[in-house]
Amino acid sequence: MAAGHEAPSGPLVAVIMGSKSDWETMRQAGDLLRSFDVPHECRVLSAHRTPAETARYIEDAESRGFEVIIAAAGGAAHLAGVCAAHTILPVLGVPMESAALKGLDSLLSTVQMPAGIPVGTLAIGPAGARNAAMLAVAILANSRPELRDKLRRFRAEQREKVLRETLA
Ligand code: RP5
Repeated sequence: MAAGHEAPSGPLVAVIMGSKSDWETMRQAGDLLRSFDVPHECRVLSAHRTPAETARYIEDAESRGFEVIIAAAGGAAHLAGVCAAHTILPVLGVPMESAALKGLDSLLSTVQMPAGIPVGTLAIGPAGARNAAMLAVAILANSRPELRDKLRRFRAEQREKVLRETLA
């Protein structure tokens, strides 16, 4: 760990999602964070169904030691934006693929934030879930050399895997 970054006592990344129905996709963010040994917490919290609890959780996030928030929602996907309104921590939004509009609704609801309250919006669905976790790792790696090394190894292994591909 770098100076000032002793072994973390609590989670650094909060992974929240609007519904348990998002978990099948968002568990991929959790799996990726785990593979980098990044302590994280996954919870269901909804901008619409549990607005007060969502606000309270996010308002406490900084004092609890979180450094990045990942917020996933589908349809009228306001969760990431609401989180961003309640914290200065970086908020990464993951639009869930929806039944009606295949996630285009989720994407537009998440990405179109007013200037001054940013949400870093990722791709719809599993790629977005994984990349939100990758981006969280990259943010944390800015001040954690060991994590930066792991990220470099991940990229090298990914590159090697692609170059080893053969086509029948
Ligand atoms: C959003 O509505 C959730 O994030 C989910 O993607 C979508 C549907 O939720 P459920 O009706 O499956 O609980 O709030």
